[in-house]
Amino acid sequence: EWVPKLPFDPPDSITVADFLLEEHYGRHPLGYSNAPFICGLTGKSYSTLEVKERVDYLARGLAKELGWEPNKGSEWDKVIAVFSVNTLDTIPLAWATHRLGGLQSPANAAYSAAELEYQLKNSGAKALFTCLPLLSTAKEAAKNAGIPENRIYILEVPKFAVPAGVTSNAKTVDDFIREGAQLPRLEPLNWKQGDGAKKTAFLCYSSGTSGLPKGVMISHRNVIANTLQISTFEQPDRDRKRPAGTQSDYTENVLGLLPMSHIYGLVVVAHSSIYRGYGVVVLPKFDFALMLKAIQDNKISTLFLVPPIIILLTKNKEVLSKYDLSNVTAIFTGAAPLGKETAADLQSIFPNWAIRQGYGLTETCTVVTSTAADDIWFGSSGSILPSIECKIVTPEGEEITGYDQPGELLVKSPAVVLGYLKNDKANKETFQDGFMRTGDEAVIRKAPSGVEHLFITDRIKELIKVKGHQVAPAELEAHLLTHPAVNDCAVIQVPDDAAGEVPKAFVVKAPSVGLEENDRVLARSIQKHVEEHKAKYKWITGGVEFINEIPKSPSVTKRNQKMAIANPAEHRD
Ligand code: 4UW
Repeated sequence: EWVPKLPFDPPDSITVADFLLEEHYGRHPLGYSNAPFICGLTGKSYSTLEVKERVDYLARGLAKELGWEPNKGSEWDKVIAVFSVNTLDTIPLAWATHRLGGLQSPANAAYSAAELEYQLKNSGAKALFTCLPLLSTAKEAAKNAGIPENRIYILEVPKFAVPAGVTSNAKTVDDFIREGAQLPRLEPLNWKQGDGAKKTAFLCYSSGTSGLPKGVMISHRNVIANTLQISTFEQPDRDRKRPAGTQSDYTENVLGLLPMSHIYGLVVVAHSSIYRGYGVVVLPKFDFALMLKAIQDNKISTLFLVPPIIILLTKNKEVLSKYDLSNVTAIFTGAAPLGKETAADLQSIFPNWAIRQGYGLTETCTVVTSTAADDIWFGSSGSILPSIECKIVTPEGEEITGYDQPGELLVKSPAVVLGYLKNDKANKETFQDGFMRTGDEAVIRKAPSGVEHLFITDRIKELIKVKGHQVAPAELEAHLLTHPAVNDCAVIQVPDDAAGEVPKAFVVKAPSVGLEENDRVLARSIQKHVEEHKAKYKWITGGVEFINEIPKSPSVTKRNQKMAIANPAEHRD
């Protein structure tokens, strides 16, 4: 068995910012000559040297504004929340925060004010960066979370992406950079060996195997480790693409459409691409035509996508022919399963594209397995990345060693996160003996090439994935219970052609609901209750069904118990 090693151990005494910006940490030298971030709408970009300078000045400006010093206090005293669409400065802002010894907590840009408020309070955020299109939601959330209005700052998006009439006097990243350029240098961080493995760099939110969204403590070393794991895994492909007969290497532009608030966009798309010296073409939000134009205009070669966008590609052939997509050589998909049929449909339109799937979680600081460019097998999530160990176990915890036998996947890796913030119970359930319990059911199969592939066969945990976004049933159930007509409820996923899966609610009516009340009207009122308070991707578009009781029995897993409601014949364990 070939277990590839990393070129060097992920360093544990430096920040993510240093790892990406300082030449001697192994970042690809070509990356210093091109632009790490390019605006997909305007073409505006900053070179690596400019980004370095901006990060430095931004850190100085923020230090003065917030009264923070790099070596004073812990990262938990310096939490900066970000509630924004993707911008050129989103990642540089994280790096500036790291320089200050702080951490970034990115929130989903689709959040309602109440959802953002939860994250602001839970993370202990001291300041909030947002963008003009989201300013009013950000203000409401900050107010309710006790963050003063003068601690709300602006990340710039292209002017035409801002709704008419929205303006603000709040300081922008550029204001801080201008001020910071006049300020003295900051004292460097005095980290000791090991500090980078203990300190949180990003606090992303995930509900894990059950319950409400939780803050996932992602260390500097976690991000560095996965970045190295990905670049090591990709090296053979890079060697293959190296222009024949030259010593020179090549670089490429990749699609930076997926939200940088989610682990896929943050680590796989942004950090790992930049480490390899690629340019990330940043798009603030999804628009099919704008995406295709950005791919064409920036000669993008690698697309990072999620299954619903791939479905759109396969269903809109006539639109595709209007754009020159001939630079594309590969697409990656992940965050939810991609059906074999969809992969085959896409391949028939683009016979030369390598259709590659990756699998991972927020809690594994992203990629666990990925299909190699020359070992593609539709339906497979690929082979294991270097320095990762996977185990498949029975519900009793016994290891399954044979091929094709399903069990729960456990993962051990230097990128497995530090744990959930302030949640011992979830930590005990999820992180055991150095392994992370994924809550995913998987099997190992052997490819004709002899390489072992991982197939995700089911999700055991209580989690719904709508277009790749996490929807926690427990969160929706708690919210539904605040509707006066709901006495009890259970939320499960149902399949959906466009989104992959969507939530559906089973509801037991409250005794106060009169017999004369119309079920359709009541169902709509319950759906509206969600629509008024939750991000759109959480809406109960799978419908509301009324039942007499939610069966409860301690002997079955919560998920199976719920699935039994939907399909009594199939689930009787
Ligand atoms: N097939 C089936 C998949 C797959 C999947 C994820 O929101 P999180 O915490 O994290 C993510 C991570 C996405 C991702 C990781 C690595 C990678 O290479 C890539 O694309 C190239 C994307 O979404 O949700 C984690 C949960 O999402 C499901 C699975 O249930 C997992 O526990 N999931 N990838 N390829 N299911």
